[in-house]
Amino acid sequence: MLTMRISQDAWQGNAQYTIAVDGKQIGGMRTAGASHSAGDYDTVSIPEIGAGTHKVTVDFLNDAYGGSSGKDRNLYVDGIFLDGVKQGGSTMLASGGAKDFAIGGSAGGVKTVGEQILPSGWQQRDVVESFNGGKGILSHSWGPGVDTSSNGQLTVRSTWDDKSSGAMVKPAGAEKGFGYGLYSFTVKTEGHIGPYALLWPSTDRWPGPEMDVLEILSNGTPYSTVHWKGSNGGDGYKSFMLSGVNETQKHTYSLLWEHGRLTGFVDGVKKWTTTERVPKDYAHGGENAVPSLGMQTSWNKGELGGKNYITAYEFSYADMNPLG
Ligand SMILES: [Ca+2]
Ligand SMILES: [Ca+2]
Repeated sequence: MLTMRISQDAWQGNAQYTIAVDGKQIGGMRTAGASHSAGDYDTVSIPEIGAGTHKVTVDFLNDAYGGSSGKDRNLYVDGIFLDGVKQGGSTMLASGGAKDFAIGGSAGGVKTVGEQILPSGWQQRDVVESFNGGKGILSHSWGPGVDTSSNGQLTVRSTWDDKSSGAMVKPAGAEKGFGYGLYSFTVKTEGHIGPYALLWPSTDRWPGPEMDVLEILSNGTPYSTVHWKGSNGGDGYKSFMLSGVNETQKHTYSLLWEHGRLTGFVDGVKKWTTTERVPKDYAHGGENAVPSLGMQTSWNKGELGGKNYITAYEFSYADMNPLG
């Protein structure tokens, strides 16, 4: 799946363009609708372009300029993503004509940035929390198991009495927290049930758009889960196994939240993707999310017993619209 983000400066009409892959035009003439200055973008999805490297060409058909900055029709390619991996293309097409973008050359690669292993193309991080000053941006914490005694780490432990403990960015409203983008938690865990790293509804209302990046089955299999508010108001959910991952080792678990698609990565390698029940962020009519990690006990009370923990080494968020 190739996903492109397109926006425009409209003036005396909208920007029009075509898209071609490897020289073959895909679909007909397209008309941009989203305002670049408002930070919006149209999402253009092109399924099944095949493996390997490709050339994507965007041809801006109807440039116009009236002699001043407010009188200028322009087209923007705000981002190109191949199977969820950012391809680095972010360009203003100020005057008409075709612009080529090379994609797929680094597909499958990974990149070590700070303490994290990320999908290639994602080395630009907009928010980084290294826990050098304790809880950092995950300042909203609860329970007796939050441990900041090791500099550069945030650990949440289970306690003998199975009290719930955790830490998150404060959920302070639909427009707070973060929207679409790549969320990455570099963590290790001990003990099968209880540890989690997730995104929580920024309104703090549940059930809602909860996206669990890492939870662990009683047999030790790590997995991801997407929750939503069901038609009856209850909890709907779907899980995706992270097979082959040893959760007792330090790994970077990433979730890419796009318009209409969620993709999970471990150490930069894609593990799952779905287009079902994908929540919208605040900018697209939904609500944002806040990162959280901790020790769950409401559904697994009596199974923790004080031995389990999750240690976070680094968290990051990368906006998927770098020109935004
Ligand atoms: Ca122009
Ligand atoms: Ca650290």
